[in-house]
Amino acid sequence: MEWLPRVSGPEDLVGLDAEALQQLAAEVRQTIVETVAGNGGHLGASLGTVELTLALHTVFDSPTDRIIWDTGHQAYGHKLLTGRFPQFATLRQPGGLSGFLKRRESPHDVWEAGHAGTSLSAALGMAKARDLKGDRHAVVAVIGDGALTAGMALEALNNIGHSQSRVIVVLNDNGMSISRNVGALPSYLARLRTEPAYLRLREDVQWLLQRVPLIGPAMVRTAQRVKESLKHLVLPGMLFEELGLTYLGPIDGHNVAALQDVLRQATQVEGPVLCHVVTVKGKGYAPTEEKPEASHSWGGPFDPKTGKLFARAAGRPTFTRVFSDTLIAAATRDPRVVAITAAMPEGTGLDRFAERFPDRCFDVGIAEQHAVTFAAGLAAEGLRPVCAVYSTFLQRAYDQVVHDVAHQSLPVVFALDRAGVVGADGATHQGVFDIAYLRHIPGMALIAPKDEAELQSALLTALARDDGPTALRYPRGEGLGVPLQEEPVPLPWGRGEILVEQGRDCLVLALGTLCAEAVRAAHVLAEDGVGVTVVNARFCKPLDADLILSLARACGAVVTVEEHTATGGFGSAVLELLAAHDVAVRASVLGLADLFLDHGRPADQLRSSGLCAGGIASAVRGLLEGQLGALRAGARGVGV
Ligand SMILES: Cc1ncc(C[n+]2csc(CCOP(=O)(O)OP(=O)(O)O)c2C)c(N)n1
Repeated sequence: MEWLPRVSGPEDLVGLDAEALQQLAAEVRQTIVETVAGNGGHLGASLGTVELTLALHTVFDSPTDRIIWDTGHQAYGHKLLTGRFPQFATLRQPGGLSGFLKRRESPHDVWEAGHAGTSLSAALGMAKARDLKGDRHAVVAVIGDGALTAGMALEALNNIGHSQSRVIVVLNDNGMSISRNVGALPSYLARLRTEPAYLRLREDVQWLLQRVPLIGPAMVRTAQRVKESLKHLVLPGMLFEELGLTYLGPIDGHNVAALQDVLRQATQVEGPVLCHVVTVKGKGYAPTEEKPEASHSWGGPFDPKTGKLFARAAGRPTFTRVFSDTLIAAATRDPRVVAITAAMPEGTGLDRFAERFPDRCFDVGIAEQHAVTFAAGLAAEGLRPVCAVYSTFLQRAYDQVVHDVAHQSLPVVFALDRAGVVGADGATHQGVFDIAYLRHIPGMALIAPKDEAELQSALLTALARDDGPTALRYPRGEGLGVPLQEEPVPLPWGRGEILVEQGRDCLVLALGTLCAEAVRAAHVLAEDGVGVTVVNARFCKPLDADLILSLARACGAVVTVEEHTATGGFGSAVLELLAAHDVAVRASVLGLADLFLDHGRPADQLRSSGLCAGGIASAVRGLLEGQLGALRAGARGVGV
């Protein structure tokens, strides 16, 4: 490493010649590969933007000029060139650098994200603020072709073109979302980038346009008309031009000098500009270049020399895998079952469904809002759509769930993967708000299975419902290792399940996979003479009111447990139920605190929130304070 350790900010790039920049690019790539090999992360995207990052930081004066990275997963190079090389080894580690951008990490991170498609709206907002304040700096948004399929990116483009504000949009087009990018817009971009005839034609037309003589007013009008119609016919980028943005490109996104040229040109344009930059996802590292589909997150840990993943012991099946197998089996029996993903076929397990039922699986692009209303349309025609989406990403489609699905009582199934704490992806990706944003919607049912076998039943239960939507929430990663059902059966509707009955000192109501911790807590407490009843609530809505009310009355103390924010979640639902029935008991709601939880180890994060056997046991003890002495004495057989 010769150059990178010397770069403590973009100012250190000034005056570096082409050779030095090339060397620096190699060092940035090497650092990214070596770090992600150990820590995991978004490898392909950041490898693809190395030259673009160098060009941006040599042409613009960050942070005075604002560089906004859409999503922020492709910005490892930006981190390295803005003074974070010394901490880069801590990337995505607890307490270390975030895998996305963070305003508190650096003044160069002018915008935080994690969800795709926000950069253009943010850029226009910043540009308008600049104009109102009378400033002149540049505002640059770097957006991928995948993120450009997001509804809000298109809404912003529409607004940018209309506003004619000075915004520079850098379209980082690698033809990939996480998987191959899909849609009409990506096909259009692919034609711009790849059809040589198209490009040749552009050159010919430009040549011709320059030579149309402008003699006399009639001739001028005719010439203008000819120019316009020729432009309409063949000029690349006309879609963007028609929207009001000057189109520059396509440009080789791995040629720093060409990128610098085009970015400088962009700064000369008074209105909005779109620079179409063509990159290769995973560029400069053979394993990722060979497998761009897998390059998004390489899965680590791996050997940086070969890209080979280190062998891991064969794990238990993941929740995603069990969901996908159960869905395939259900779809085999019922031709009405169809599936929808918003650009996450692998992550949600729908890639396997698509292989089996290509005509019944729909990847709609990074378009969660559209995915939900599209599912509503399918359901309105009698199909049984399953919208498989990460808990965090369904946040974007809240109104569609309310207005298009629930309001019409349509039987759409929402399979919410990654519900709960997610680990290294951090604050923007935590799936900890879904109960709060779903449970108050009239007609919505919400099930959280305690393990992967119950997930099988939960999916069948949801698919069997025909009078409204049902959401299933299940966590990231491996199941608990319980035996799966050969012939899964649906759950009794709205019924919880008693898991432990050791006494009526306290009722522990647990939701989802934390049931296992609640059962462990019960055993710990029993040794202490505290006899609790543990219930697997299963349904967060409708709650099993009869069971909960009768046991709460009998116990006089209730602890609720959920892997979700404690505000507005399952515990809140239980408290509302108790209050509505005048059941006055001591109660404690165990959930996550009212804050954005950063990246970290899920087990640690749950433990520090009391969401573990020890935490549940102490919550029970806390409620029983005053009674404990008597209970312990009882356990030792001493009369009181
Ligand atoms: C709203 C939302 N849905 C899904 C995702 C998951 N996701 C992260 S990156 C990505 C692909 C982005 O593709 P693109 O913008 O082309 O960037 P590239 O990774 O190809 O550089 C997806 C689908 C997300 N971050 N946000």
